[in-house]
Amino acid sequence: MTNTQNKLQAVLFDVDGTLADTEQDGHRLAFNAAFKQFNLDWNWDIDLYGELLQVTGGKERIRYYIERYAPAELNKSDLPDWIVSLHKTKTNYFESLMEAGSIPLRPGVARLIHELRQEKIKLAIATTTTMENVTALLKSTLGEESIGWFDVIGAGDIVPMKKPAPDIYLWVLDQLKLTPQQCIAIEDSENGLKSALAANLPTLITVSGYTHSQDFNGAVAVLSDLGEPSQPFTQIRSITIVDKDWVDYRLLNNLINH
Ligand code: XBP
Ligand code: MG
Repeated sequence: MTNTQNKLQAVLFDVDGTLADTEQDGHRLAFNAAFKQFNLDWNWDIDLYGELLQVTGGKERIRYYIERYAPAELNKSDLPDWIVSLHKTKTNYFESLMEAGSIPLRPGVARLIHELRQEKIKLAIATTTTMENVTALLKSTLGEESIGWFDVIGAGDIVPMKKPAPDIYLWVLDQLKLTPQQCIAIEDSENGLKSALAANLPTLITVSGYTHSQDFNGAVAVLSDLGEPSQPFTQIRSITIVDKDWVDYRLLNNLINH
């Protein structure tokens, strides 16, 4: 490696779909449980939820659903507060699902996080979901102390505009005091990729249940998952030579210097 090349300093992880495939059997079920508790006859089935995922953020997604499918609710005088309260109930259900260990980490995630810690690479999170949900997922999968492994956690409403706006990635970069060229983002969705690219971050995609046929133009590589030595990833597209079957520190470092 020549001196002009960047050395990887930090990895910025998305959460939903990237650390774990949480949407279909996590968030969706939590939304439906909250609707039931609020005596709503709404049911977000698997297909409808796929459509609703184009809107990031649970509160924003509920608002979009009301506008499109339940416009009578728009007359509620306290609609914004009501959405906040419905969403809080949804978050409680999601936390319970995580505590019950319902959703595992995706292949290679735990291995890569452990390796990056050994290599003294900074870890960060840039997500649209709430801090409560991030904490619940990390606790149930990597243990309570894992929350402290992350130098920066950017979550939920900490920035005004959610993905695909770059705000959350810009906020995390600012906290890390690093340039985007010293980092890589790992994402699973087109909205996440747009957000990271708008913050100038090289971005690796690991496709997830709802996102595999989205447009990932601009990503440094598109893979099925992070892979394990015993469970290689499938390479969907890459702008550089990927000479490994699983993502490790060395491969991430090569990807930012393609
Ligand atoms: C995740 C989201 C979130 C979750 C729900 O997107 O869009 O809205 O579906 O989370 P990304 P909340 O992976 O790009 O961050 O209900 O807590 O908002
Ligand atoms: Mg995601």
